[in-house]
Order: sequence, then C-alpha cells, then structure tokens
Amino acid sequence: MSGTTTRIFYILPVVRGPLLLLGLVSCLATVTAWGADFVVTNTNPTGPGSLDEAIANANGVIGEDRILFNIPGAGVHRIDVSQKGLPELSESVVIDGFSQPGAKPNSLAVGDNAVILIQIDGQLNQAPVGLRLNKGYDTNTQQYRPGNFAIRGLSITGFVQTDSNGVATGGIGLSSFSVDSALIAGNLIGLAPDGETGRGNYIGVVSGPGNIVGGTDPASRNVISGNTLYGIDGKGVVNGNYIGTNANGSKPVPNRTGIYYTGETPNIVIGGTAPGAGNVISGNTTAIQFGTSFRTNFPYPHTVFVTGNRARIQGNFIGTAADGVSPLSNKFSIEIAY
Ligand SMILES: [Ca+2]
Repeated sequence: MSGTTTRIFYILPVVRGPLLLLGLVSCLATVTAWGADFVVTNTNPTGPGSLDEAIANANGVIGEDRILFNIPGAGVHRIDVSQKGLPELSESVVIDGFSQPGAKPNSLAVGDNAVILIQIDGQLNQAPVGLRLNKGYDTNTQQYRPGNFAIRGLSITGFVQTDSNGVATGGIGLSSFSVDSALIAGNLIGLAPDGETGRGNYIGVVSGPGNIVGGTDPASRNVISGNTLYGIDGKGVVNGNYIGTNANGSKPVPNRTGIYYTGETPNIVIGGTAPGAGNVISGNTTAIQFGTSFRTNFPYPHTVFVTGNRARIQGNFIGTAADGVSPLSNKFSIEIAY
C-alpha cells in the first residue's frame, strides 16, 4: 500500500464476524472483491463439497471469505484428512464450525455447554498437519496477501506430526511470519467433540504475537487438552481457555505442557484482570513453561535459550478445576529456564 498505488478507503457493508468487526474501515491497495461463502456439505477428504475444496476455493478468490458447514445428518461429522492433508489457508478467511446446524458455542461462565459437531482429524497419522495459516505472496501485486484468520467451533484432533516445516506442526499452525492476525476461539483442540476424550495433536496451537487464543466471553473459550507435547506453543494473548482439562473443567485431560514459550521477545499475555480473561490451566504435566535450559547439553553446557522476560501471567486458575476451588493439579506449575 505504498508508492504509486492508489489507496481506497471504504466501509464494509455488512458485519459478518469478529475479524470484520476489527476491520470496519479498510485500506486496500486495489478494489477487492467482497468475500464469498463456501459451504462444506460432506466429510469427503477431497472433491465437491469437501473442506479441502472449500479451502482451495477460498484461497482462489480474493477477499475475506467464510467457510461454513451444512453437512446432512445429526451428530458429529468427522472429516478424516489423514491421507491428504488440507491445503494451507493462504489469505484471510473465517472457518466457522458453529455454522453447522445444531452446533452452538458455550454460554456458561463456568463449565462448557458448547455443541461441537465438526471434527477435523489426522487419525494419529504422522503425515498431515491440521490447519496451516500462512498468507501467500501475490506475484501480481508483489505483496503478501492479507492474512487475518478466525477459526471457530471445531474439534481438531490427531495431528501428530513431529517435524516442523517452520510453519506448523500439530493442530493449528500460525506464526508472526505467516499471519497478520488470528483468532482461535470456541474450539476443542486435542479433545474429541464429546469434550471428554483426549485425541491429542503433537502441538495444539502454534501461535505468534498479535494472535488471540480464546477471549473473555464464554463463547470464545477453547479447550486445549490431551496434546502430547504442548497445548499452545508461542506468543500472543491467551484468555479464557481451559488447558489440560475436559470441557467442563472438572477432570484432567493432560497436555505434557499447557503453554510453552521460547524465543527472544516473549510478549505473551496469559490471563488478565478483566472478567473472563483468566484461563484454567490444570491437569497437565507442566502448566506453563518458558524456555528450555540447555545447561546440561553438550557442547553448550551453560547456554540459556530464553527466559520468561516480559511475559504476564495474571488471574488464572492453575491447579484447580474451573470452579477455582476443587483441586486439579498439574505436576509442575510454572517452569522458567535460567
Ligand atoms: Ca479468499
């Protein structure tokens, strides 16, 4: 949006989602098509009506599109993408699992009555990763495409790939380099749609600065549990989630580490003072871990990779159930490498 390009400011005509609330006034380098809706109508891994095709179509149309669900039949619809991983999300898009008829977000301040009917599953197969948020480069404009993403109302399970390609590994992958913003809200990550059964990813969410995992309203709460390495790896704001518990926040469904951070500019906010901002981080092996100490690793016996500098951890329940009273312990609460 610089140089000789004409800037056009316009008011979006319709408010359709949280991303758009943030973007009521947009500055665009060119006249951009208003987003389209792509509806997933079956659980096939590929082909017409599949999630795979909806993502490809949304990527192919300039504009902030929505991917919605209207799969016939009652109950949970599991989309098995173990044989062919999903395409990357290469520009701004909303994926809304709550659009499936019968699904609804949580409305309880304590506990969880969300109905999640769309499960995206990697079948505990090493090959695929889940949703990869990675804005693409447009060779026509010689700029990156807008990368504002929202992922809501999904159960994301069984993505156990352990070798990162730098963008994503596990359930939802995003980073400071691949997105402008991301809102991850109202999902079960590593937890089956029943809200009880762990079906972990290797890492639940790979996050980055400026991203929001959860929110202060009950509808935005993610339950991030059962993941074999980390529930959340990265920076950004983490509010209002249950991490390491079942959906009700009453029983353990452990992540190895609930929230892990490593790097040089921590800038992470876990919880806060606003009503609903606190997370429940309980039932894990380690609740929160900042950094990895390599003091015992040859040839850097005293190297410290990171500390928890500039991180804020505030107003959370760590080691209790969601009621804030009943014990639901982690093995370790907060580890800071030094
Ligand atoms: Ca698009």
